[in-house]
Amino acid sequence: MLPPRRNVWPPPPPAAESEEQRQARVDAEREAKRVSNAIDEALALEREQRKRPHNAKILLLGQAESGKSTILKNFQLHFAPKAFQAESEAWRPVIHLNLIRSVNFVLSLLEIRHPSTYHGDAPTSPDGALSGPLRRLSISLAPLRQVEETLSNRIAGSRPPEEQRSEAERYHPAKASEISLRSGSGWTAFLRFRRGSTSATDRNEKAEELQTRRILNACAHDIMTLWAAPEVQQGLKDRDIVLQEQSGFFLDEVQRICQEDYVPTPDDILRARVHTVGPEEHFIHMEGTENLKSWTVYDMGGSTSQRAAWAQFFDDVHVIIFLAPISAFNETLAENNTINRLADSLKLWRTICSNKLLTNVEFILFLNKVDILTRKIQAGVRFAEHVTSYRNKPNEPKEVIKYLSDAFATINQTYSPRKRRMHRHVTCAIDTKATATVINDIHEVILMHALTATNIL
Ligand SMILES: Nc1nc2c(ncn2[C@@H]2O[C@H](COP(=O)(O)OP(=O)(O)OP(=O)(O)O)[C@@H](O)[C@H]2O)c(=O)[nH]1
Ligand SMILES: [Mg+2]
Repeated sequence: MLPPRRNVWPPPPPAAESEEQRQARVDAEREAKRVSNAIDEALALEREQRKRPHNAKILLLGQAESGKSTILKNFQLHFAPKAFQAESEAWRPVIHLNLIRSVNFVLSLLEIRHPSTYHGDAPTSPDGALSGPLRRLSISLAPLRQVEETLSNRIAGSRPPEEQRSEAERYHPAKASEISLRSGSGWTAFLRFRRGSTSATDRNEKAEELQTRRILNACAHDIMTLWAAPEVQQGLKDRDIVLQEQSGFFLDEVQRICQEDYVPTPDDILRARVHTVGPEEHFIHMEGTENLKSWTVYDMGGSTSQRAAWAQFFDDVHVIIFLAPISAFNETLAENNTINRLADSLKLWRTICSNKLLTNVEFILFLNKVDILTRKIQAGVRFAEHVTSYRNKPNEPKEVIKYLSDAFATINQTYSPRKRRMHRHVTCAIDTKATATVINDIHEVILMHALTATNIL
C-alpha cells in the first residue's frame, strides 16, 4: 500500500466532488496562488531594494523614550504619506490604551482604588480622604480596568501568569504609560496582515475594539471630570508628577479621542507611546520617486536590557541617527532610578563614538524634546541643580541647549577613533513641520553617504 501523501499543494481533489464544490475549490486555489505570488513579489522587491545603492541603511539609537520610533514615524509621514495614512486606524487601540493607562494610573496613584479590595464594588480608600464625587467617579470608571487588560493583551500579547502583576505593582510610581508591542514585527504590520481577514480571532478582536470604543465613549465625561478635579491636580502636584510631560499623554483630548468614530490624526500617532522590544526593520519606499528609492531603518529598543542587540547592526550600516532627549536632565531611567537620564545619554554617546566598527559611519545627532526642556526651564527648574558643571551660567533654554550641544560635540571629537564630522540638530519630534525641515536637511547627507559607502561616488 502507498504511504499517505503529505505536504502536497494543492491537495488532491476529493474522490466525489460536485461541480459546485469543484468550482469553489478551484477558486480558493486560484486565490491562494494569487496571495502567494503577491507575497513572493513583495519579498523579491524588498531583496532588490536592499541591493540598490540608494537603499540607505539607517540605525536609530538612543536611550528608551528618546524619540527613535517617533522619528521613524516622521520618516514614514514625510516619504510615504499614503502608506502612513493607510495605517492610521491601527494606532487607535494604542492611543486608547495610552489614555486608559493614564486614567487608571491617576486612580491607583491617588489610592482611589484599594488594590486588594477592588472587584467592581464600591472601592475603599485607605486614608478615607476621598470625597463623594471621586468615589462615584472611581466606580463609574471601573470598567476601564478590564479594558486596559484586554487591550494590553491584544497589543503586547498576553503575559504568562507569573509575570502578571498586582494592581499596586502595575504602575511605575511616577509614570503612567508604558506599553510594549508584541514581539517580532511592529504593531501596524501585525494589523496590516490581518486586514480583510474574516477569521474567528479577527472577528473577536474587531468586536472587542468596538466594545472598547463604546465604553470609552460612555466614560468620556467622567474621565474629563476626574482629570479636572482639584484633588487630582493637587495629588499629582504633591508628588511632583507632570503627566502632561509624559509620553502617551492624551488626557487633554478626551472628548475627541473618545468619540466612537475617532480616527487618529498624524499628530496623535506621533504622540502615541509604545516601548520598542527588540530591533525592528522598516522599509521606507519613497512614494513618487522614479526608481523607488528606499531607506531601511532599524529602530532599536533603547532600554538598558535592549542595548546588547545593537552591535549586530554595526557592520553594514551607513548612517546612525542618535537621539538624546535633552529634557531628561532632571529624570532617572525608568529601569534604574539611580541613573540620571542625561548622564546615561552622554555615556551611551561616548560608547557609540568610540566604537571602532563605526569609524566610517556618518553620525547625525538629534538633541530631541527641546519643547519639554524649554517648558521645564521656563517653569523655573534650575538646570545647574542637576548638572553642577553648568555652575552659574544663565538658566535660559538657549544657553542650556548650546551647553549640551557642545558637550555632545566634544565627546565626538575626543573619543572618535578618527576625526569625524557630525551633523547636529535640535528637534521636537512631535512637531511634524519642524521635523520635516530637519529631514530635508539630512536627506542629502544620508543619500551621499550611502552612495559613497557603496563606492558609487
Ligand atoms: N513632547 C515631546 N515628546 C516627544 C518628542 N519626541 C518623542 N516624544 C514622545 O516621547 C515618547 C517616546 O518616544 P519613542 O519614539 O517611543 O521613544 P523610543 O526612543 O522609540 O523609546 P524605546 O522604544 O523605548 O527605545 C512618545 O510618546 C513620543 O510621542 C519631543 O520632541 N517632544
Ligand atoms: Mg521605540
